[in-house]
Amino acid sequence: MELIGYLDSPFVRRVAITMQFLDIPYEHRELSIFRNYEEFRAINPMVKVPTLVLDDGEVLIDSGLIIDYLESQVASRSLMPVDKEQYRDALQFIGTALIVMEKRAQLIYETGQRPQEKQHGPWIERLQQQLTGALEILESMVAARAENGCYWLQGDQPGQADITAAVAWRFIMHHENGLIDENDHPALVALSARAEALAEFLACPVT
Ligand SMILES: N[C@@H](CCC(=O)N[C@@H](CS)C(=O)NCC(=O)O)C(=O)O
Repeated sequence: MELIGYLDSPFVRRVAITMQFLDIPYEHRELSIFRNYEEFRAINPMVKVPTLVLDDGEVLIDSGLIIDYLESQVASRSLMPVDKEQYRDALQFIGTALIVMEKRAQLIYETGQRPQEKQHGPWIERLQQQLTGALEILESMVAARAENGCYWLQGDQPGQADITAAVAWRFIMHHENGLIDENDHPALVALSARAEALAEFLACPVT
């Protein structure tokens, strides 16, 4: 199995870390969606990361769908909680963290790929508002767990909610642009510090 994409993509990183937690062996291939566009296109014409190439040549896309496949078809175990209410909560953590990733990535494209004279101020402002809004919600959800004395978001062991929230925060810090203040997000800072110290996270450094 080959996981394609740099770990500076939070979507790639959450898949890589999940594979570490699930003990799934894989090759990691660092191809850039920009610098290696043609090479990437030959493997996956959609040029999206993460791309997972299975041993039979099948190409899977989308971090959530890849994780679903890995858990249900490869590992036969899941990093999602079993309890119904906890499962729904996990979806809320993950969904919010994914919006954080998505909006920050859109901002990077909008300001990094589009020539300055073609950038649209109101669109950038909207993306920034969506990003800060999602981060505020995520911070308050994580803080509520910490106030209840939870070390991890959903129990004694880190799960998919912890992975995705921590990866989202690391991505934000990696691309810090003065918009986000660490002091406003103490619960995410603390969760990130705990998660990034785990062997599974250390095996997948942001490059
Ligand atoms: N929903 C997707 C989002 C993946 C995504 O947007 N990846 C970005 C890199 S961070 C990408 O492939 N960008 C290239 C493009 O959209 O053309 C997932 O969870 O995997």
